[in-house]
Amino acid sequence: MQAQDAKRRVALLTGVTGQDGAYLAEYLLGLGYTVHGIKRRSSSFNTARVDHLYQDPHVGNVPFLMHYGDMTDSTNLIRLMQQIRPTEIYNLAAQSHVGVSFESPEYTANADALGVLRLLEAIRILGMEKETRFYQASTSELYGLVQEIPQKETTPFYPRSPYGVAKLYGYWITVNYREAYGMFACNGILFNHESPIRGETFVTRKITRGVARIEVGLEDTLYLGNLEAKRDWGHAKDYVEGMHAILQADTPDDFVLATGETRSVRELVELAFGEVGRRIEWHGSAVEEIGVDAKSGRTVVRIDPTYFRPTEVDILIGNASKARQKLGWKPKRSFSQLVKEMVASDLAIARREEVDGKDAV
Ligand code: NDP
Ligand code: GDR
Repeated sequence: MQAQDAKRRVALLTGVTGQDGAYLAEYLLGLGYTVHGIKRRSSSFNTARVDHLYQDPHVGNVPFLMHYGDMTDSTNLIRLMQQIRPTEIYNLAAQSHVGVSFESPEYTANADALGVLRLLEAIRILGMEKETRFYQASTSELYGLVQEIPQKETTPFYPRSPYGVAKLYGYWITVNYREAYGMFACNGILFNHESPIRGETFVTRKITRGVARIEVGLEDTLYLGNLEAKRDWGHAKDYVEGMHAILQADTPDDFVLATGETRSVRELVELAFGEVGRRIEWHGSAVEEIGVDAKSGRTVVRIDPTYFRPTEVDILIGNASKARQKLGWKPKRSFSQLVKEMVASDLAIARREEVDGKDAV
């Protein structure tokens, strides 16, 4: 085991304002860590997911602190690392939307590929190789075009998007710095994980939010792309515990975290509408296909071809037995629990919005 200062438990999280950053910060604070998060400067507030963790630093020592920064700014990352001297770094920051990566491929490469290098180099420049453990948020998107099912640590990579290709660099540079400089640097190859605080443009949240808004009467139709894509969807709260476990292992290594089950976008639509008592019947095919609410006869789902990707990942299903054996990690929450929780949360939000809308009239 590498030497780690037993008394100091200081984590630095990039991407703290995102879904995983928020849950991981909460989890680490619960374990007694001091947590530093990097947030981007934005013209509007972007800290909603972590506002409940904030305490005014003017009142004394607080365990959760945020700093401005960006994955594209080496000087900023080096300075923050020098000030904070974290014992663990979780690199969660990324342009994380696969579809958007086709629109902004160069920025995605800068933040998601070179950003990883910048952090690893910061560790090296500051001579922190032996005191800081490094977690890289790698992804099942590395597997891309099917080579083997289910996918595991030894499955060959074949990324299918600028995002996947950028993350491929992040994966290998993490492995390379581990081998070249003896760093405790690890990849978590995480399959899709979702929650009520998932970004609204990822398909799970888009669907649960759409279902809720249709149910409450704020919208009529949910527009989607490829209904046939299959994903291994888990709950983000389970996955952040796995990230932490990866950095507590005796030796640095790479791990798949997944549920081992896969479902299509179509099945997710049916399940989510089922949560509000609606049964969906499908009519037509391809881009003409529609989803009709069986009871009312209303069309509630339509296909919008702009959501199709130039190259798609058809099926992801992970084998997390290595994590189970070596880390004792396994997901605790089921897919149906996840969808139930997300629909319930989005219904509550939609109902508040509906009431606010009426108040405003
Ligand atoms: P989110 O999109 O919810 O969060 C991404 C975070 O990165 C946000 O805090 C965002 O800031 C920040 N960020 C984006 N660009 C930059 C930048 N240039 N500099 C600094 N910060 C930046 O993603 P998730 O929480 O879902 O995912 C976390 C990580 O895990 C990502 O790297 C993602 O690629 C990876 N991953 C996610 C999986 C999933 O299913 N959720 C599965 C496998 C991997 P802001 O809030 O200002 O936008
Ligand atoms: P993904 O997640 O690309 O797997 O990346 P996303 O939810 O965006 O797409 C999943 C699948 O659904 C299909 N799809 C749609 N997707 C979106 N976003 N919007 C739609 O309207 C829609 N209709 C169908 C997609 O084509 C795709 O097949 C997520 C991100 O969190 C990455 O950062 C992470 O690395 C991977 O999961 C693992």
